[in-house]
Amino acid sequence: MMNAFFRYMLPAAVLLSAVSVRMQADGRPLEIWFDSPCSLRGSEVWTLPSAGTANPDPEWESSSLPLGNGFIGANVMGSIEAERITLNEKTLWHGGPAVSDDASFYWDVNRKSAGALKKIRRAFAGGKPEMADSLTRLYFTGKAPYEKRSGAPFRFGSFTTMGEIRITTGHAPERISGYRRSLSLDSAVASVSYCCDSVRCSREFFISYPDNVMVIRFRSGGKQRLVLEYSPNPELSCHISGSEGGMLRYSGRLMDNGMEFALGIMVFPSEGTAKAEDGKLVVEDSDDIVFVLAADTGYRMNPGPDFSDPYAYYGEDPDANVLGWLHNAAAKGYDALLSGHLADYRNLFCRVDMELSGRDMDSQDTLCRAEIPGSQDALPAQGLSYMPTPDRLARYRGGCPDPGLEILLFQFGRYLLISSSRQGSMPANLQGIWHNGTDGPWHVDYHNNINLQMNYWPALPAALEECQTPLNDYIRMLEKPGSRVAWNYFRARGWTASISSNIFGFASPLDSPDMTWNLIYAAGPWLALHLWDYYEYTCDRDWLAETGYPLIKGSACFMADCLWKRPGGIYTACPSSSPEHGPVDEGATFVHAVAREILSSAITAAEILGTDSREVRKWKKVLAGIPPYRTGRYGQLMEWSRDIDDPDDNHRHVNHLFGLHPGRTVTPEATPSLAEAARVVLEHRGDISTGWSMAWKLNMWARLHDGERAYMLYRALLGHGVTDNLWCIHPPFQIDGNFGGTAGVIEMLLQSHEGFIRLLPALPSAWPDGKVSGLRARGGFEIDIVWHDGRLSECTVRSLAGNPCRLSYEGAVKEFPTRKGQVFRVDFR
Ligand code: FUC
Repeated sequence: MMNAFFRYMLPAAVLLSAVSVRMQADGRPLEIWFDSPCSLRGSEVWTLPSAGTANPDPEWESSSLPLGNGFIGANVMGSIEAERITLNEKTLWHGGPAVSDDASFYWDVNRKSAGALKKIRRAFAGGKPEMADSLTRLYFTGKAPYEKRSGAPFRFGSFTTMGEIRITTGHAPERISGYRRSLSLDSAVASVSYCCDSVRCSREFFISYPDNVMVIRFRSGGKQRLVLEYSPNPELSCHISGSEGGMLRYSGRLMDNGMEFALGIMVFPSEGTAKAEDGKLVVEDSDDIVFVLAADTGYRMNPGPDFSDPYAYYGEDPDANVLGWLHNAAAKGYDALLSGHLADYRNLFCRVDMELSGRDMDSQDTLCRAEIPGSQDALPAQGLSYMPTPDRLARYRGGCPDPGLEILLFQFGRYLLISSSRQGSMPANLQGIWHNGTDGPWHVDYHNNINLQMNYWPALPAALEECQTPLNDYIRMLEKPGSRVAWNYFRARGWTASISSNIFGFASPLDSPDMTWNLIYAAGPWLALHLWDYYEYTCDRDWLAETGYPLIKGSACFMADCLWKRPGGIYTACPSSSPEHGPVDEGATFVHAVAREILSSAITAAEILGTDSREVRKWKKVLAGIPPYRTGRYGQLMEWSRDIDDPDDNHRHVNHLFGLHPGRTVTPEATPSLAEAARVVLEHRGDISTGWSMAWKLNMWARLHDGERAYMLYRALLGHGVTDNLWCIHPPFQIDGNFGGTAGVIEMLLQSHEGFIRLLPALPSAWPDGKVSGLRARGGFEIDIVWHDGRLSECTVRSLAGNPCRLSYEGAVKEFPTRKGQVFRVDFR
């Protein structure tokens, strides 16, 4: 008899096509796909051989297909003998206040450094920068080490994997033909299909946000026998907590901090038998089998931790949650789970569509075939989407145009954000939600000197504001611990953060005298600027009043208090540094740039809300006292207070250009000579670098309205900065570059940071024809743009907030009042 879970079951293809799927120019849906499986070689290699070495499972890094709902992350490997899936839950972290019985151990991270400020400043004033440098190195470290050291619990901790699932099929790789493994960006469903001895076999995978379960379906033209096993992270003490009928449940705790976790898997065969035995789920005699998986930890987000409570961040009952989600899924059945997932995902993903016709692809391809040895037969007659993504990438790396692949990378950034950052969970970390080991590069943490911020650059302009809410919550969580950092190090009000943070409110500097990376108190204000952006895009005044402004205010107070008031009403950042090189300075450009942005945003916010007029006066005074940007001896925008920039310096960080991007104090129109000085810096720094660095420079060139150079950077990112599955690599895999790349493409097509909307500010000649719809602009607008022969041909504006609209295209300006919901077609011809 048909299992109730399958009632009303439609073939997945019918369900998937029920909601219209957008196609690429060659008629294929948006997908990343492979024509070969991963091996099982990388199974359960949990640890890096040593710090800084490559991921021990290179196939995971280059060829896996990532799925996620912001809570659960999984990578589909598509191996034949067994499906292997790496699993994560975003809040499974080592470290935190529970690593010792006494929570004060965890929170004892700050030094009383504010007392040293006078000495440091006196040393600078007395012309003794070396002394100032040594004093800063001595006093401005924190107390918590970033590395595990023997003899003390590791407080900072790390993101850690939940483990792996293996579903054994019994198929031998040599009996397989017609293999295909794909990730559809239109549906967030991964699929594997092949024939085994001419019997068609397929697998489908998705992770539903509304139902918080992962669903895995195995179908075959014949009866299947599948065996599912779970291999936990070896740093979990884990036991089977339930094994009945078709359900297997695990419970456990991380050994260092006692963080509870639970995992449950249910199986629903359409016929045949299923039983849980010896830690395995064994299913027999069924041609259609669905596994449903739920996972949780005991983590509870807490913006107001009690610093004496080791369990301040614990509180969920993961076993109960997992059971609840499984029972809910079982009652719903497969069709309802899939259609709920599709409706939820597509509500976000389908908001933005892009088409690029590019240069005449056929003629270019002829050219390409002639130029690239061995490429003569490489192009499938049906179009480029019929090429597996790695082959398509290789062709692109060889110099061939492929606007479809460029769109794929753009939309993949949106896909990754939807999959790794959903309301109620933590923000996307250095690897989103997908790390495969017990610990990883930079502990897979939240890095605050570019990386976390870059993760959220696309959220608002790419119409995914819901995906920014985890960042907003996270910032709120840093406020209370961050106020201790502000006070201890600067005797400043408000709050700030430092280089690295975790899910347990860590906001302090780390224990290292290396001030190039450890002295970064501008991290907090930089994060707070995302809150201001959130308001500017959503125009949600209530949110600003209740949530955004108090945090922005705290950040502006911190900045205003921690700057050094010098004679003549000058305020400088002293001591300060520029990530991640150079000396300790008495006024690093980067910090001044962030200070300008946070103070002016706080002033505007307070004026909108009609509040804090005394504070506003102070902020205005400080703002006016920040020294202006300076141009140095070779025309560069100076990085430090002295003209010590090295024209041969090609360091990946370009934080001193913060005012150009993501800030807004340097623009080609309002400050042309500073924009030119920023351009000089970018020329000297060079293009090729780590993934995220190329992505940042792409955004900066777009802000300089140089479409050709911005495109060159996007090509470099796609050609040299991603692996075969389009994950951005530092190397190693680091997701920031994916997000920075998506944001950069938008900056090329639409900008709104100057107080008006600039259309096609950096359109490259490689994209002569195209259209994009659904982008968002500050002020609460949704914009569609169409262009032909490199010129704007149509622009549609939807007013989401009823604000006046000001559009600019190539010097022509259109200005008009709007009412919420109104749609305008604007003609610039
Ligand atoms: C910053 C960068 C590194 C790396 C790390 C996670 O410190 O300088 O390149 O991206 O973050």
